[in-house]
Amino acid sequence: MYLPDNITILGAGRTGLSCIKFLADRVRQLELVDEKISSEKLSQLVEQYPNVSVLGHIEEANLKLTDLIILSPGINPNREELDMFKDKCIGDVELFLRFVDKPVVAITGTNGKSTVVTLVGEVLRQAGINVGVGGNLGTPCIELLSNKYDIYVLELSSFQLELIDSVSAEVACILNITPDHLERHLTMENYINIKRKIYKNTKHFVFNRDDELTNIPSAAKDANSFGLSTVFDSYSSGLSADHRFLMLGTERVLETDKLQILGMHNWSNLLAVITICSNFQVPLDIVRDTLVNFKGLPNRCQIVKKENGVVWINDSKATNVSSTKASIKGVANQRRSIILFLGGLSKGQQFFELQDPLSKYVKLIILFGRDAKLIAEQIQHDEMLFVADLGDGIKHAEEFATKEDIVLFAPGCSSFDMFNDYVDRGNQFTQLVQER
Ligand code: UMA
Ligand code: ADP
Repeated sequence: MYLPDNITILGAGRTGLSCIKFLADRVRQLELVDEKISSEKLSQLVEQYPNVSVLGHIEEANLKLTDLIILSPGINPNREELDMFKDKCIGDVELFLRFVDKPVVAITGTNGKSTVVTLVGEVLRQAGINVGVGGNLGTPCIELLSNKYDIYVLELSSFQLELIDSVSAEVACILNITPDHLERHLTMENYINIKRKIYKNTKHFVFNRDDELTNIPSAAKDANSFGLSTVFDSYSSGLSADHRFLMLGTERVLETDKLQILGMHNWSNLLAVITICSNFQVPLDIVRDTLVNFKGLPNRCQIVKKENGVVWINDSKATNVSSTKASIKGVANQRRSIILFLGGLSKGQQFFELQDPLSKYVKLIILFGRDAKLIAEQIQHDEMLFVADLGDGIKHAEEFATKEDIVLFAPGCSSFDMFNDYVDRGNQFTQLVQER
């Protein structure tokens, strides 16, 4: 595969480092720019890659002369400094696609990506396929190229899809689209268009019947769907009429009450897995066993404590309004029994969209983080409490909770105001709850 002589990589996080490692012996001149790099990390990189120029400011980079600029997903391609060089900018996924010579299953969506990608990977692995799983999930896709896999299953974020022309996937799936990351993508229309790029030149489409924004292009031929309704097409998935079974066409795959993960949003995720895997003719008993044994990923609707009849749930990965909504509905029982933690960086979202589930299921809202006041202005509730930190909130939740209540940590915001990321936030919540 042809690579130009001069390449500049922006960002020295997981993505940037995977690119440097991959390109170090393949390219004559490499520059790596990171605007927040510590002096320690800088000297470590200089030692490790003596032929790479490691820089701390984008202005120091030779953007005029470089042939290709590889942007990390966290760097906004619409930055002023990049205006004149748009044609040279690609992302790590584009680089991966230029090198990969095996089928790619590409999955995006506002919520559920990590759950679905992990499970598709696991089902294919159980079916004896040598599968590489990565992307936004954590392992940068470039890193996957160091092993020879037969199939690649990739989670693609809107930040990654923004820089791609076409994935040309074997199977491409959009799980759902609701507002998120609008601070970067600015309009919903733009966000939708970016997500829908995943369908370009794909062989098999998988879409969500319950979300028309995921609908396939009208010219698409080979398309199957998933959704929380009955279905008769043999490669699409749905529910049995009595909601007791997840079905592939008219075949029962598994009983819903055997599942170990909470919420109907997860039924939807599992149905997506069933449809995606039907493209690879995986025997249904392998699909069934994998799904029934799945206990969920950390920080997603995870029960962290049951004490005095109160259940404490960590859903720190609920980083937007729609995931918080799904989370409330997923764990709710018939009365207002949820004590909900909400707060962080609100990303320009509309919190009044939570009003209906808040009124129906939530007895107390505990607000924390930078945008707590902004969120409170958009919702109405008779019991709202502002707290300075998680410890304070947990103390109040404990005092307020009575038997059969649920304390739900599903903040609906990103975490970077107070934590390193959602994992750090979830870990801190879990530790504080378990210590009490
Ligand atoms: N940086 C700059 N200038 C900037 C922004 C960042 O120099 O303007 C530097 C930072 O100092 C840092 C590096 O760039 O050293 C970080 O780059 P990055 O933010 O792209 O992060 P990576 O470590 O490369 O991780 C990225 C994804 N991060 C983002 O999309 C923000 C990870 O998704 C992904 O797992 C990883 O690539 C591997 O593919 C995380 C995420 O939050 C989990 N994703 C968003 C989400 O899921 O909602 C989209
Ligand atoms: P992603 O990788 O897209 O962020 P995850 O599988 O990590 O998706 O789930 C993130 C959060 O979104 C979960 O904590 C859960 O609250 C919520 N969620 C998961 N699946 C769905 C879905 N299908 N619809 C709405 N919300 C969901």
